[in-house]
Amino acid sequence: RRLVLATRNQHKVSELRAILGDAGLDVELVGADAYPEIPDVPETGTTFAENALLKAHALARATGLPAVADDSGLCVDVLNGAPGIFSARWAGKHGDDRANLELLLAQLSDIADPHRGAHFACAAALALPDGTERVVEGRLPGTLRTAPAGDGGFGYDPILQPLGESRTCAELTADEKNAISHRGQAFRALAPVVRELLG
Ligand code: ITT
Ligand code: NA
Repeated sequence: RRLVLATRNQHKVSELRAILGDAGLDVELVGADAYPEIPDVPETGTTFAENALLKAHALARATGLPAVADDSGLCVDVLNGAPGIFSARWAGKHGDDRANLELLLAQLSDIADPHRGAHFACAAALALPDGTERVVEGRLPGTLRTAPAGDGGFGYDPILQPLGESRTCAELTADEKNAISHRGQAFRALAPVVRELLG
């Protein structure tokens, strides 16, 4: 049995392979890169869950295979949840992680916020070719550093320090991050649903 990972973000692909592999799913995980002819669906939803479902349905419909998708981002308390669903293109160009992180740090340096609270959020969606859908969410609360630290992970990992941690997400090992992350929580919750619906 095959399951399509409906993402073109290679950092997500490697985290999802580890998380779903550890969850003991007996399926062949196929990246969306195996289907270059399928266009990206516009992320027109207003929530992580809506966008994850849009991406999963698009791949399931186009491939005729079950598909899972991830929509995720960083939500900053003092910015009322921004960048949120706009995390991947906060500085304008989609997927420019460094520019996004630098713009956010510059914006926060102008705001008095002693708490610097924020969380990563992830919606994990499953869609079947017949339209069946499920979505679950996970989140990782923490505080924001004033300067990046660490080389691991991707995106905003160098500035998010999980609650109870002295390191940023980019200073954790991949396994340590997956054990606590928004993505780990969401896809560990989705795994039994995948197992049940794929039979
Ligand atoms: P797909 O839509 O193809 O899956 P994408 O990178 O466009 O890939 P999103 O729209 O969900 O995915 O945007 C996710 C952004 O949120 C990502 O670019 C990072 O900036 C941020 N992000 C998500 N998860 C993260 C994590 O675990 N660590 C750090 N930043 C993360
Ligand atoms: Na998105």
